[in-house]
Amino acid sequence: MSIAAARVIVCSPGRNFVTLKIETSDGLTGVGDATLNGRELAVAAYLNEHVVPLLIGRDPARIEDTWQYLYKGAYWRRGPVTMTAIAAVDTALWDIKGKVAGLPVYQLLGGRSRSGVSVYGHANGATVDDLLSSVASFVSRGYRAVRVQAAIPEISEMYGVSAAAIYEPASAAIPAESVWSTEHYLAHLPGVLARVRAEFGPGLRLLHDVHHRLTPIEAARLGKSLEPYALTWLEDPVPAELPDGYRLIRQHTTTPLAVGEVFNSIWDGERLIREQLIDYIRATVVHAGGITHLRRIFDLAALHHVRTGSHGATDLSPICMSAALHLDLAVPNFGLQEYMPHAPETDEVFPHGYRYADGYLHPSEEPGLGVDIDEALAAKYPYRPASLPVSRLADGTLHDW
Ligand code: EZ4
Ligand code: CO
Repeated sequence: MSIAAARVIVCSPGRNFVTLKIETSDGLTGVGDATLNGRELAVAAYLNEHVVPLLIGRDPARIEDTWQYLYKGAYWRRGPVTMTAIAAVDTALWDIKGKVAGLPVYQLLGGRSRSGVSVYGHANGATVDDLLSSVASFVSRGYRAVRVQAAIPEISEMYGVSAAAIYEPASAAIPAESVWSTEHYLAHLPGVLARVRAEFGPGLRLLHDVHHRLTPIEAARLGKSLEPYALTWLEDPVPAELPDGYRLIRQHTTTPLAVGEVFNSIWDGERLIREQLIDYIRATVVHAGGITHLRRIFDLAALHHVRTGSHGATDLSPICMSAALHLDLAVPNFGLQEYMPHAPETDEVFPHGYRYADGYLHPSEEPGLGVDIDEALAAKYPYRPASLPVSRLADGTLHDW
């Protein structure tokens, strides 16, 4: 059997997605997510111009060799565009291998290590009362873990807080801009968490995403001030290019730390993991080199008491979510999976067999990943440019988003 064709499909059912579909000489197909929010066409071009021509005629069974061929063979290593493209190929080949074997992918990864994949949902609100009702609605639907993001009265627009039913940060072709104030954020947030914890008691797992907006000493202060509310994790407190920042935070607080949604390879988190500077690694199948490479990252993490907490926002397609669930079910050090429902039109374009029940997601039991793309329907949703927003301080200084 050999790879007969590979197609890059760009569509926008609710938001932009890039998908790779590989076809074998035996008529089997496999799909991989290649979506890089706000930079979609760069990955599509990388795949079309530099990867697809190399795939034709290759043996689809050779997943590891293909990974090494695309990674080492390019000479230029790592980076989000490259690693997202490699991830798409890798994911599609695992899908095909599952179909050849007649087994769901998690069986090929060692079989189930748990009965279901614990997920957390996103609660947010323009006021603390709205936030409390949002949390309550997750609890009533069986969630045992909730990420809480609250609007700050003095800040007009806040990341992670949206009135829309489907959260979507990417909007205009030219990035939208908002103004940030660390002072107001640090003053407001502990009171919000205090109310949520008081209302829902100790059993509910609470998380919060800082979105890279603090310095290490500010994050240390926040972590300390949130200790009474026992967060499951504080996410992306500072940008992670400099791992020493995390050492500084660690010296001051026992609030657990989660990092990795922008990581592309094991080398982005290697020191953070090896020196036990974080508690959860949030890298994903689509942005960190596929199932093959994410498994390698998770195995390194397992040696250092770091658990998994893969990113699962709406800009990762149902293909990525399907792949994540197979890995989540199999690895020994699974922690928690982020889960945000996609827009209904996204679900229609990507028919999938995973299902939510009582706080858990369950991957499909079909051979392979149990997800596909309806190409005819996808063609009805053409790409439209959309960028992630940027954030500035009051004086106009560009800040982290
Ligand atoms: O900002 O997915 O944890 N989730 C997040 C997301 C990210 C977007 C970026 O594309 O931080 O909302
Ligand atoms: Co995040």
